[in-house]
Amino acid sequence: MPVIDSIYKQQNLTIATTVFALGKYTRFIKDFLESAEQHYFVGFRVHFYLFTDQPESVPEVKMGENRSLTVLKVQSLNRWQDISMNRMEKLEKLIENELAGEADYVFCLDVDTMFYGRWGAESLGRLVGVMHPWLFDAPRDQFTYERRPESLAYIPAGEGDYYYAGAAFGGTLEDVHNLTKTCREHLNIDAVKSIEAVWQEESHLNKYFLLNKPSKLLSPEYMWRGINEGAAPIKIVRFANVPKNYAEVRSNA
Ligand code: 5GW
Ligand code: MN
Repeated sequence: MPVIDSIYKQQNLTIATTVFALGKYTRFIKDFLESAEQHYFVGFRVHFYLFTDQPESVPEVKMGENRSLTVLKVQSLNRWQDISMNRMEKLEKLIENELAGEADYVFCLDVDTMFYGRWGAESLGRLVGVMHPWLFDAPRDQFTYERRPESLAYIPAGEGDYYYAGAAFGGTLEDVHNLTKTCREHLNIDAVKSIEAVWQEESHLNKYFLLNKPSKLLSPEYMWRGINEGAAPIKIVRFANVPKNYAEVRSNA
């Protein structure tokens, strides 16, 4: 076990991890969970919370010692924008109703992903963000922040130091609760005003991180473009998108 893991291990931590798989995204669950068993917080107590509209389609995955999976049924959503909006709300309520006293840290991860290298205690922090794999080396004026002042996700030109990935964030229960509550409220207020931020919850996450700077910033090793996308700029691919046929997986959504 790497030294940093053995040091944190003494704290007897529980890492809650939420993942959403609705509609055709249930096909990603197996590889996500099996690769997590190989690479993600190995040796720690890890509790996955899988939100899905089709609990019956969740595959049997053999979990290691001190690792568990809870499947939570959620209603099917027809608009994909609602799926992303819903993630913040579901995570907010999970922290309030289930995680208090049960977990120390929580991460929220996209399901159309796989682990390829270790992800361990070095990633823990009060509030954790990941640099977006396509924009970490882009000049600030190319960041795809929401630029319309009417949205609560608005970030003026010249501001913001990183563009963060919406596909992976985390931290302590308290900090992630504040993040999800704020983003959920802002998504709702925008919706009432009939404005939808350009990258939905990712835009609101970026605004939140502008005002509440993450205490830990992870490199794009923790959310890479894909295993077959040149990884020269990074040292090791730890977690990456898996290829998906957008037209196909997103039909009916
Ligand atoms: C469906 C249509 C368009 C966009 C997203 C969806 C969708 C997302 C869905 O039908 N079901 C679903 O479970 N999701 C969840 O939202 C998955 O956890 C997914 O990883 C996450 C973000 O959506 P992605 O992965 O399609 O977004 P990108 O920006 O990573 O491509
Ligand atoms: Mn994704």
